[in-house]
Amino acid sequence: MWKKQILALQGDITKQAVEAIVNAANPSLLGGGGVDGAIHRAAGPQLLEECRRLNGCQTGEAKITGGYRLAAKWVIHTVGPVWHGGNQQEDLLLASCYRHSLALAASQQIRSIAFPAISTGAYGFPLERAALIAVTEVQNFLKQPSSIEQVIFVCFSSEDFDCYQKVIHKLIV
Ligand code: AR6
Repeated sequence: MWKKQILALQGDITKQAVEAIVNAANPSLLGGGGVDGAIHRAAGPQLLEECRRLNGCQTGEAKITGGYRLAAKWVIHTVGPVWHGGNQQEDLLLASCYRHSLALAASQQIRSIAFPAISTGAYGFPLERAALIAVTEVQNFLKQPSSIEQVIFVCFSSEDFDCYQKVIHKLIV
């Protein structure tokens, strides 16, 4: 029976009551603006302390920390590609962010995970193209057995939410 769930909602990822939230970080893992800044502010200074011990993260890969003051027990930090026009492996690297984040979550027996729209803010990745990659990778990952039962795409703006809804409808429903 298909009891796994993929959904989009509009909101703030730092407020999500899931086991893990994903951070769209930069290679230093030492914080920044956008969703990264919001997650560090909400989790508190211990998150930065733990991040300092991780020695950064390469584009397309992921590392895990505690969630500290967040409702989420875990934060999975992944580094999306900067958009350079589409010919610098941006699609592959973005897909790799989703795959590595999901694999890391599954390795911790995590059941619920929330993603922001990785790379689509400061890093400039076109939103619909990114959403198609995100939903495809999650859908493929959920076809195999793992602990993950629920994946939420948390969209900050109503435009982003509309785009994800359309993509989910096109690819899944
Ligand atoms: N909840 C959910 N989504 C959010 C939130 C939030 N609280 N805040 C912003 N977003 P960005 P990137 C959305 O720029 O493009 C940082 O400085 C935002 O509207 O946060 O991967 C890092 O340190 C957009 O849709 O991440 C890196 O240097 C999405 O999150 C760089 O930005 C991603 O936008 C990473 O750039």
